[in-house]
Amino acid sequence: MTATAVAHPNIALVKYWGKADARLALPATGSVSMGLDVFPTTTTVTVDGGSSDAGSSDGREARDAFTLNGRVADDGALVRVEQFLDLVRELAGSSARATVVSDNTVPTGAGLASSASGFAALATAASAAYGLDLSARDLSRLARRGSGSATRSIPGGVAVWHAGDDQGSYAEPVPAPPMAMVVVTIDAGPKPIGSREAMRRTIATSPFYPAWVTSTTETVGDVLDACAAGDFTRIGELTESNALRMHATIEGAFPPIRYLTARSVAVFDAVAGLRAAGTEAYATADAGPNVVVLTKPEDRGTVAAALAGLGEVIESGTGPGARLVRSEGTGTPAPGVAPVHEERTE
Ligand code: 2P0
Repeated sequence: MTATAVAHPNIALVKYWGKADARLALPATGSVSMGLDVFPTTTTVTVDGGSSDAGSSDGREARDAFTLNGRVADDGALVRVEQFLDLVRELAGSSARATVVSDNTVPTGAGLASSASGFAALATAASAAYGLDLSARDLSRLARRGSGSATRSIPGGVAVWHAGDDQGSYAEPVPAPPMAMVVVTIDAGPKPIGSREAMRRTIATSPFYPAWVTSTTETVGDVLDACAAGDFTRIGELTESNALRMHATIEGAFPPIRYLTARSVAVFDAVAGLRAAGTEAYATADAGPNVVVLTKPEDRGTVAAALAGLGEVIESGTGPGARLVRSEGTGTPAPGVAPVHEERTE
């Protein structure tokens, strides 16, 4: 039983920042994202053949195995994968251990949501390898338990992730006007504080957090309305505003957390300059210094050229959802290319 899946990162237009329930990975608010068509993660899950639940003969408990980008993953990463596979095993009624091999082209830890593509690919491959045949909705609910933002990488395209209870918190596609992004990588190194811990500190100490929850809930509705109306300008304005509100809320934590650097702010300024000169572009940034610029597909080359001096620029169109690319011996989807659900491209 082996299955391989590919998933892409997504960039939130309306951000997820804070959990209502950490165990179930339920967000405090909804969020909206655009899936990228760059930086794919490819993950193969092979379920061990023999029964391994009783542990190995030397008495040690059996473990899963996790190789990331050609190297045995560190224990922290392995434990997170094992905890996720435990959820899959529970759904599948299996106790068999698995071998996970993942190749991730996202700059890990740089605030470009490597966990989104990572857990979306893992959820898709692991559920197939364990013989589950989940709907797109249930797959996004499962991916959510690995990492919140992974919920939105299951549908790809423009997607909304609903806040709600365990059943109601999933992501689904949203019809939207054509959009592109330019990723401006300023620093591909690991960020000073991970988003999980930073979210907790923000909730516990930022006096702005309640206002963040109220305003973001409104903004989700406003962006969905703008998507339905095909109003790119409104989507862009709301995207940049929501990103700055998130960073202001995070900076309000104690001790403060500041992800944006002077070089990040320079990109926001350059984007404002592009707008003043007549090119529609809007900046956003996640839990790191890198800036992602939302633009129209026909303007992406202009925007990339204008920002090239400020960091490494990579253009992206609207990407597809997570999909199985190979599945053998699982009994469920046919071997070969078996889309989990309709693929969305721009
Ligand atoms: C987002 N981020 O909406 C926001 C904006 C970062 C800034 O989702 O704890 O790695 O695994 O649910 O998904 C990053 O958080 O956090 C994130 P967990 P995740 O894309």
